[in-house]
Amino acid sequence: MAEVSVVIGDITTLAVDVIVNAANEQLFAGGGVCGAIFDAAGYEWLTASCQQIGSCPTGSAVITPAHGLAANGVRHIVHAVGPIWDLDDGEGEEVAARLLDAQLAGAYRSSLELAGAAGARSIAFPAISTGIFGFPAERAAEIAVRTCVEFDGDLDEIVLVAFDEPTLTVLKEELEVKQSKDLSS
Ligand code: AR6
Repeated sequence: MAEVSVVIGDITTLAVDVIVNAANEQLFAGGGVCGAIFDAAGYEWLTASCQQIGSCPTGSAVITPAHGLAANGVRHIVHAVGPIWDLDDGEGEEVAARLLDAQLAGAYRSSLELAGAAGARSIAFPAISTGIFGFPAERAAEIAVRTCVEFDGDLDEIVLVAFDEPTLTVLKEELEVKQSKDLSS
């Protein structure tokens, strides 16, 4: 099982084998962490790799070379598409929310599997879907932590990267809760 940790900072500065991008289905360069990753990797190179793949469904991920991020020791970028939190109030909302939960877990799991299959030992994730896509931070943190802690593939290190203090706090809390639950079971 990989060791899961939580840090605060800019994911594009980390020296890990795989950096995860919070992508969109079209794999276009966007804002948020996606914009930062395209800038750091080289907009034209990464756009060319993404357009060669074409698209990626929500809840899944694809893998490209790291291009300019190779200067930090990064080998691959995984582009994970999390769900957009666009629920209407009312009947059926909880059922719809659980579908979005499953898609977010799928985005994390696909990323971990792709990284493992590419021979990576370490991977860093941003808080997928919690920015422009509007997924509630605490709910997303629980899913991120659970999916990473329960992953039993061949990786040594999984880093969950917060870009602000509130996200750091919820990720740390969820990791503590999950680890203490696992110890007592
Ligand atoms: N390092 C680490 N985390 C970051 C960084 C950074 N440099 N910059 C932002 N974050 P978002 P989403 C955090 O909006 O919600 C794009 O246009 C940010 O504070 O980047 O999945 C894509 O192309 C937040 O906690 O991703 C898609 O169209 C987290 O990263 C769409 O936005 C995710 O926020 C994806 O939206």
